[in-house]
Amino acid sequence: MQKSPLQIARQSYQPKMPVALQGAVRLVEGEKTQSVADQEEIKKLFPNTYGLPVITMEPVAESKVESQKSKEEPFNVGVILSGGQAPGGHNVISGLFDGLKALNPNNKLYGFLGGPSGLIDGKYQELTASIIDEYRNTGGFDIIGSGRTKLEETWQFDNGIEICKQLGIKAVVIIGGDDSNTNACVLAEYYLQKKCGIQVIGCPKTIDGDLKNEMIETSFGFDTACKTYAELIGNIQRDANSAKKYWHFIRLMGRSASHIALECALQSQPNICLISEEVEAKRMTLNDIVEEIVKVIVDRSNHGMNFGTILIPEGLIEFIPAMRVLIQELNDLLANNEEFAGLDGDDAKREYVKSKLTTASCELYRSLPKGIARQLTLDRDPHGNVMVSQIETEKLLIEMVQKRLAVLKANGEFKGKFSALNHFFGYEGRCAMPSNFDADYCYSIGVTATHLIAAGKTGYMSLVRNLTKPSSEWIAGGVPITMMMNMEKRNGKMKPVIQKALVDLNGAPFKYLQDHRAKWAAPSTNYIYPGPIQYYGPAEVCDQPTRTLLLERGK
Ligand code: FBP
Repeated sequence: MQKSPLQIARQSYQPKMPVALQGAVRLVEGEKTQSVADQEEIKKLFPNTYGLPVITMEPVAESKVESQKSKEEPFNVGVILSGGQAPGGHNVISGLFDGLKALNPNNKLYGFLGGPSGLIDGKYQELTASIIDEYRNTGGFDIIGSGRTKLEETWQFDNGIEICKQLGIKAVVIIGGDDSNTNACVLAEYYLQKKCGIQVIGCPKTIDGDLKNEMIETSFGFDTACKTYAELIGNIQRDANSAKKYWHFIRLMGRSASHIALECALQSQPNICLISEEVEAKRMTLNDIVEEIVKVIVDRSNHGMNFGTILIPEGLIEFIPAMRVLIQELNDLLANNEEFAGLDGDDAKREYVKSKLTTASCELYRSLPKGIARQLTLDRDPHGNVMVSQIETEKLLIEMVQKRLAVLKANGEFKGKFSALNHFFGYEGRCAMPSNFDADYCYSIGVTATHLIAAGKTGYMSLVRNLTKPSSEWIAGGVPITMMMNMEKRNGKMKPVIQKALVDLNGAPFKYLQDHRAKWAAPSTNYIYPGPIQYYGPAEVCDQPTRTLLLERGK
């Protein structure tokens, strides 16, 4: 396979690791934990994995390393990539591989193919050194593929036991987001109840950045994805500032949470950045949002600036309170609804939906452009969520802003020009070559997972923290997944799930936006042009974590 010079150079990049992971480790157990909420229910559902202690890894003196190695019996591990791609997945797997081989060269790593379904259907491949070497420090999940099959039925878990027994697998590592790690925990609990001796370890993945909490400082992939989008936004801003004729409406992936939009705004300083969580807190309507945008457009136009940039988080629509009610009703209505699925054509589906909604939601549904209304009723993902990446909110906003400006123009209140272009950045960043931060972080997550497995742990997420410090000072360990759980309604039923982290309106990253956005919106130019991710050069250019992480840690 042909490679670019950068691909070739990155293949030999050796990820930087915390000192604690550079040799043999000792696991130190902290205090017992409890779930973030709904303690009684979670405890009842997870009798074996609830309340486990947080684990920290400490280095063992050199003299004890050899004796520890020789005690390790060989064992096999299976790994699954679950959900959307995120830069660094291959490095988690290479860290896992190197960690296993360092413990015992006879250890084997199997990759389950195509996501969780690989475990259920027994589709796997042994990952050898030559395969791993091809994928070191590369983006993508193509080493074994990913998928969104939900591991939740006992027959699936039992199939998993059979396959693991055939392959002599002692532990399964699930690399996924909040839903996949929730499933990892359910699986760990089930395997303990069955006493089948198979451990389950999770790893925190998602570009969305919403799998974070007191212990997990950031999910991997967020860093690279945001830097990739921020580069593109910066380039667009430079173009806008050169041509001076377009307003760019840029929707950014991130599903529900607005972390990606916020981080990109902190890196590039656009004229407007909408934050879904704020829209919800202020109980804003679609019209309120449009008015806010129009005000900035008119103001800049009055100073001859008929151009600008607006960042729109992917999940915005779900956070407009009336829309949220509508989407919830649609989620409940459409979950496993064969009658709806069997209807022929968009019109029949539209009529069916209208006949089932409450009056207020029905009115809102009818008021939306037909295309957007249809997008709201498209297939749900396997977790029952509306697929927000398919809802073209940026086009909806352009349409509404255009209408409003036409009214103002007719009244003589807008004298400028409005020409808008729409963009959606998501897939462009999910498989980018991992930044040094993600390459290092992910590799350490993989190595940490091997130590948790070797120590017989299950129901844990591999943990690497202290991330704003140089990588040598990062702290590795494990956090019980039950600690992050609460009860939420999914597919119409209450379920134990990992609590999603939305943008904290009292947090430092949002406060920074709040304090600076008037200046960024004003008829002046404050854009920042971040440029492409750099892999070689000074640490302040190449190894910086996200602005979100720095601000959250008081930097
Ligand atoms: P994960 O949460 O599985 O990591 O996926 C994140 C994401 O990229 C979201 O930002 C986006 O809404 C969604 O996946 C898109 O899903 P798909 O890959 O199925 O189009």
